[in-house]
Amino acid sequence: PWQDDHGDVHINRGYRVEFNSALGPYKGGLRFHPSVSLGTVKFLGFEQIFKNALTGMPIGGGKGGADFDPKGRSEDEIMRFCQSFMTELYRHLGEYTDVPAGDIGVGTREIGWMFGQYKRITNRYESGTLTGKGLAWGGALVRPEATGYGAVFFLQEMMKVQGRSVDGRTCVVSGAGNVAINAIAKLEQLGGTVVACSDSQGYVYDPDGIHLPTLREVKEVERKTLEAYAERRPNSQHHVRGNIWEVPCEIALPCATQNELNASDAARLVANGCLAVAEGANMPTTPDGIEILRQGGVLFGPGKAANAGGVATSALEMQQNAARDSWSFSKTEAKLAEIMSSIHEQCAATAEAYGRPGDYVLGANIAGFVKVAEAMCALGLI
Ligand code: NDP
Ligand code: 2IT
Repeated sequence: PWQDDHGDVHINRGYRVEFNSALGPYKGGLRFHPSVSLGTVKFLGFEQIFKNALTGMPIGGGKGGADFDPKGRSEDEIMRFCQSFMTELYRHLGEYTDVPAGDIGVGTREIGWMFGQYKRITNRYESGTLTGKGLAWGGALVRPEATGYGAVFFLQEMMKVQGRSVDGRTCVVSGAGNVAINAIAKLEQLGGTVVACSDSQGYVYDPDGIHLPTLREVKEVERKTLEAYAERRPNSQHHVRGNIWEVPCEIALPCATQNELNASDAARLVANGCLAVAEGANMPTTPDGIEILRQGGVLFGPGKAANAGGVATSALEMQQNAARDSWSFSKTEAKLAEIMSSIHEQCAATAEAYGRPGDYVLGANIAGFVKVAEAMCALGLI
């Protein structure tokens, strides 16, 4: 329950699915979106188990969230919801038990309000209980960038096998949130040109390349729709409720939400000469979409491998918290790059060993599953 600014009471439903703790404490994000149901949290938690296993870090799999819709709510209203949610959730959490982080609708701001409530209730400054914290209160450098950067590092590894690189390529990135913005930043650093990105209201096409400072101002500071971006960049066009996958590109990164890239989108990407797709979001490509990309010879990095950089860097945040230490940006980014390269190597080697070279979906699923299954067997049956 939470009270809005007019004093009216609202009720939302919150969830935490603690799915598997064979490799470490339950670990995974919290999502605030009106579409959140138990089913959503279960599929995300199931993916998280194998993703976390691929990182090689000591983390189990879980996920949570609520059907609370932050859109149109004031900061005070969102803070009151975060506090109410944590008032129920805190008893299930702990650095050795279950460690949430952000996801759609939950960033550093919301983690702060939830961490504050956890601290208030428990009387413990237990930094390792939540990740994605602000730098001044136990957070780690690179965690905000990690998922988007990591997805691009994975993409780079896939392209390297074919003797290709990101430099000079035309890219499309869906979403305009934490993952998308940081993926765009890294693609641009590596010489790619990102010509389109999207949000829940439509997409923007900017032939000159997405201008990051404008995008950050509109989405992170003002929290407006991409229409405001188009108003400030005269050469760009805003397409209300348009389909971003109609924009021709060589590299496509779906970084918004599940099932956002279907079979006809995949067919369009293939027809337009797309070379590679790396999933920054969780399960953005539908199964028939994946099949069409495979038949079209497009490199495909599934989310549980390609977006694992976020949770891996959360585990690095937990390490720093446990040691009461903080690492430099360059040291942490180098560790992230190393982890993404190792995930790529595990997926590629497993796909090869199972007779399907280049099939990163099969490689990621089997490599992740085997680690978890072996740990479960080693820990004994009950
Ligand atoms: P944010 O809330 O920061 O951004 C989400 C973006 O996607 C926003 O631009 C939002 O539009 C758009 N979006 C959300 N839902 C929909 C929808 N139903 N249809 C169209 N657009 C939508 O979330 P993140 O960037 O953190 O998460 C994006 C994806 O990445 C999710 O799948 C998440 O699970 C996954 N992920 C996130 C990680 C992290 O560390 N944050 C780690 C690994 C995976 P609008 O701006 O209009 O709200
Ligand atoms: O889907 C994900 O991996 C996340 N939302 C990040 C989870 C985490 O614990 O950092």
